[in-house]
Amino acid sequence: MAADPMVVAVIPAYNEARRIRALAEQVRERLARVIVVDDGSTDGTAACLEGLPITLLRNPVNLGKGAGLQRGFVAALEMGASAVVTLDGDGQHRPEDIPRLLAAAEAWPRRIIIAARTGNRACAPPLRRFANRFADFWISWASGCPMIRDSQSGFRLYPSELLRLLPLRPEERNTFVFESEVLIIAAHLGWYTEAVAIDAIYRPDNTSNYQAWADTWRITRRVAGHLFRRGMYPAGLLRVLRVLPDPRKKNGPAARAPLS
Ligand SMILES: Nc1nc2c(ncn2[C@@H]2O[C@H](COP(=O)(O)OP(=O)(O)O)[C@@H](O)[C@H]2O)c(=O)[nH]1
Ligand SMILES: [Mg+2]
Repeated sequence: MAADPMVVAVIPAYNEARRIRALAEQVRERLARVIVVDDGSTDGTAACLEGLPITLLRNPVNLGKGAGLQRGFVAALEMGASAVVTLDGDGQHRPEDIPRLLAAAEAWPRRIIIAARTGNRACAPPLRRFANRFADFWISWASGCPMIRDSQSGFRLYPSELLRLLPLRPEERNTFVFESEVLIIAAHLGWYTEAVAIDAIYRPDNTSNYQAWADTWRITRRVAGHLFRRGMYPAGLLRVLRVLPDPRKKNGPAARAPLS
């Protein structure tokens, strides 16, 4: 897939003037089509991208990361994308890792590929590490999938065939919940995840729009809704605990996670 010109990058950006231009340029060196969704930024993010051969979409008001991603997906599908690679706009993901996601997608074509921050996890703030672990377990249970690694990573590859099945709602406010929920919805459609290990970049000047308590609570509530609707989905829990077999064995080659 490395040479596929129809793999489109979608980069959500909210007040990322400091790093967005360099990031968009580096992604553009690796993927022919790059979409940046500027979500009502007030710091001149859009102006920083002037003159670059990319597609810039702008929301007049801030609708949240999930809404921005969905707007990017709709645009990518309209371009005829074969797959979409998402990266955070703050430069926490290394564009140099994109080929590894493409290679994993070639090996596991019917999967969402997650670039999982495993290498230097210890650099993440402790509260975030705890919240992420909790989210991994909770989302894996609701997905009925053995432990999803780094369910909160925004560096992913989504096959377009899957995106076309999703009820995309780019005009609706949607925060970080989207990236959790999409894993659950996809799993119930038979699209599971695989992970490749990456190092995320943590800089002392990195700020986060993720509100550890509020956003974790929003995600927990939404995931709980999925679990309640399935009667707490005991089969899902048993799969996470590996009492029941890995459902990925049925829908593709070996379910061995290509974490390396
Ligand atoms: N479109 C959009 N993107 C956002 C919003 N908030 C954050 N982002 C983007 O989502 C990515 C991750 O956000 P960040 O605040 O760094 O969260 P963290 O890395 O999980 O702590 C970055 O690319 C942000 O620019 C938002 O309200 N709208
Ligand atoms: Mg960040």
